[in-house]
Amino acid sequence: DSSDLASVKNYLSKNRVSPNIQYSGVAKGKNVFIIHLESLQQFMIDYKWDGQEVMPNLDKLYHENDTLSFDNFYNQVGQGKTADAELMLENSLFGLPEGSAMVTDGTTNTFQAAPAILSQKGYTTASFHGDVPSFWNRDNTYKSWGYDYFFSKSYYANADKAKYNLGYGMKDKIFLKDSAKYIEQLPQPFYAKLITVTNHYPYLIDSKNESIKKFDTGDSTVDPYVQTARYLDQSVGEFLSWLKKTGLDKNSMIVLYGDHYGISNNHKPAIAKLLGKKKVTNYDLANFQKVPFMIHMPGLKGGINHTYGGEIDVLPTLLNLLGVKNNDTIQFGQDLLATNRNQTVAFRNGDFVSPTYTKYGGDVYDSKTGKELKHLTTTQKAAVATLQNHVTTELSASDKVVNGDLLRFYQPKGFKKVIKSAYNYKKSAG
Ligand code: GP9
Ligand code: MN
Repeated sequence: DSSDLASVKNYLSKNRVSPNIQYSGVAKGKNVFIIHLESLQQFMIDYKWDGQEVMPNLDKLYHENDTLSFDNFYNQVGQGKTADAELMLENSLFGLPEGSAMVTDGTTNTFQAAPAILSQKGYTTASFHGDVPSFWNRDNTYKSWGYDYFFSKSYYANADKAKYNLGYGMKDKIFLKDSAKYIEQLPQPFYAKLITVTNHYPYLIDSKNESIKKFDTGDSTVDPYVQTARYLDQSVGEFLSWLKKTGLDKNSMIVLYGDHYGISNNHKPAIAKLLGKKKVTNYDLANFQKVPFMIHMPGLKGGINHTYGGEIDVLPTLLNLLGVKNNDTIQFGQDLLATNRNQTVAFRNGDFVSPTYTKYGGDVYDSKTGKELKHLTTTQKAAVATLQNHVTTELSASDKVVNGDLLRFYQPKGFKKVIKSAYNYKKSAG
């Protein structure tokens, strides 16, 4: 109700930071590709195995001068997994403590999402995914988010032939290749999100697509992860080559992100082996929640950015790069490039990481040294309490927005309400 909206706006007015003006509008009018790297974790960047780089294409992109790469970027998903990642990236709203907000609230809630914001700035917006449109209630939710197009399974003639082993969609190489013909027809500038899936639990791949041997941790669900990560990297490599061939790379900004962890915390012995440690602590597991986040654009002032941030921060970051005013929206993230940003990264369960303290799995650590703080001094207790209070307040304010559908009471200046009935994603006959 309106008092909830007032408390949310109060929280935001106290926590809003101005975006980095050095980057304002540097990508204005460019096409935007959002490449969703299924279950890819940051530890796999620059990872060597069997005498070779597991992901030569993503490693190369990560280190290029015109790529902004983030090495303290965390996934912040809850039970909604991919759906929570999509919600955060395109709305800067957290998923819910239980379940998936896209499923429970995607159809009926009012959103002011990236596709609607950019469509109203002259962009054509499209999402691509080889799975059925109903998975995670995407078809209904995308109408609430204002996607012009949603190319799902029925748009891909090769879908069944390229069936991914769990049935969630298509093998990424074929999916990305077959998406090209639709991308080429999109009026520019466009915003195109491409959702991969092959690197998804239980990471099975057919023998002809195997190009690196399994990890040897002895954990049967962890060991094939390297093979599907390599395959994902090859798929992205082929897609980037296609972009170069068409010249689309010249006038596009390419954003890549890992949506959430692939290897869960239930595989500690295997994680220890992969990290070259005797055993993993909750500090290691907190760091294991890092996922890749990269923004690549010819001429972009890139480099490795160490700011602590997460998926909630992506939308304000991209809108600033695209030169879209974003100072009166209800978004919980902060521009990752802003120099005075709050670097406390909230996990969905209330744990957090920050440049000073990490609180994960019931333990508190010094973030710089990784030392567990078993007995906090009064000063440390106060500092940790301040961070915890910020996280709890941020998460509950976001939950108020989603559970209370508060955006129906609020209209950012110049934003036009989305008319959901205007969208139809069915593949018309012929
Ligand atoms: C489903 C695919 C996988 O369409 O995106 O979703 P996840 O299981 O990662 O949430
Ligand atoms: Mn996922």
